[in-house]
Amino acid sequence: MFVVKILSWFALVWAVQACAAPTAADIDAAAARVEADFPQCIASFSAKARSEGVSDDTIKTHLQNLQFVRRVIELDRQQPEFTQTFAGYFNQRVTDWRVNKGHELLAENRVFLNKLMEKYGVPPQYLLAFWGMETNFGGYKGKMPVLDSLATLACDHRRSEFFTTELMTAIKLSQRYGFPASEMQGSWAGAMGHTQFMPSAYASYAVDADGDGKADLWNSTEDALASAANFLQHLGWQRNERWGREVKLPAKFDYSLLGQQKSLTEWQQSGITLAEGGQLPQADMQARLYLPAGHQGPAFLGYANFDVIKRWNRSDFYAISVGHLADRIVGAGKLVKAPPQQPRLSHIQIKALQQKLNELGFDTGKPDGILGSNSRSSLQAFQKSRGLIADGFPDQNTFKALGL
Ligand SMILES: [Ca+2]
Repeated sequence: MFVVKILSWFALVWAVQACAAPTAADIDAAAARVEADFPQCIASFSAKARSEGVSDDTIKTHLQNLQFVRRVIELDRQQPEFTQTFAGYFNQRVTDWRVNKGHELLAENRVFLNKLMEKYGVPPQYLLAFWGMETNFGGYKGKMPVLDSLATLACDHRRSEFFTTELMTAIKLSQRYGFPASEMQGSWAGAMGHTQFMPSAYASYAVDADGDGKADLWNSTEDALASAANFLQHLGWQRNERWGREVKLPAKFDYSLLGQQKSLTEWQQSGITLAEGGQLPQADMQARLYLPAGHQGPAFLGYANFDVIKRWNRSDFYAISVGHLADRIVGAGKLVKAPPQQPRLSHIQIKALQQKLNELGFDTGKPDGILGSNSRSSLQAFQKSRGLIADGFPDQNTFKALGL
């Protein structure tokens, strides 16, 4: 069940990055292939929809008018050359504008948001933070035709099965709620409305909160906020718990604890304090330590709700940004330690780093240009062996020590 929104566009981009970079000719060839297959795909989608109980009327109005969208194939194959730094990601998303707008929307919708908290357990500031992160509070919900985009991806062999299911679900949604195809707009990968739900999440978790008889995530902010709360509750949101917090590491810290789950009491014993100083709350809550920019950047403890945010979008950067934006919306200050400006690494540089680590006997698996958990722990082992700070982060000293 948790896979629904995890397969949102972040995961898709991630999957794309893992492959070799396609050339313009590769993209042309892929687009030509999908376009040539498209009429046949429509016929098979129609047959499938009919067998799953979709009415002839819906098939005629929605399925038989589907269009191939070349841009979707281009975006699907597009790969960023560089990885994103934490500062670049965070500063772009947790902005003063979003904090102020979130604060304003909190005041405007307080009664309704408090009702949602009572029912689903998710405090208002988190719902606003997700809304702000996903679409700038509804300012940009995406303008791609969702059914055409999904059909194009379903007709492409890369992830045909996943997108065929999403397409079928989207068609059934249009039938259930009477959405015209032209109103079903969203991201190129099919995420829709104020909170960018994929069709499967929409079908399972969308709620009609304003009582007009349909769950409308495009036009009803009440429906969208309630749906986000309902989704988060199903993803395991812990009532009365925070997402995590910024913390401060002691001058001498055992970095081998990174990635381990420990109680707050144990973290306190390892010398970690609140970011402003002062003791961590006394609790046996479990937490994990995150250093998104390495030891020179801010440090965070992520609690159970941090993992819940990552079931919505599996990026640590995303989870930290949602959590911190939520805190700011209810009056918290900026991070005590600002994200440091760091050079952006290209995927080619990371691949070289992986190859070098492999040669030196610190196995990272097949070099793919992505710094995953395998690569990070190998990097940590290498750093430790050279007396460097073993934070698993590829800083300049580490590159130098590797001879890169
Ligand atoms: Ca409604």
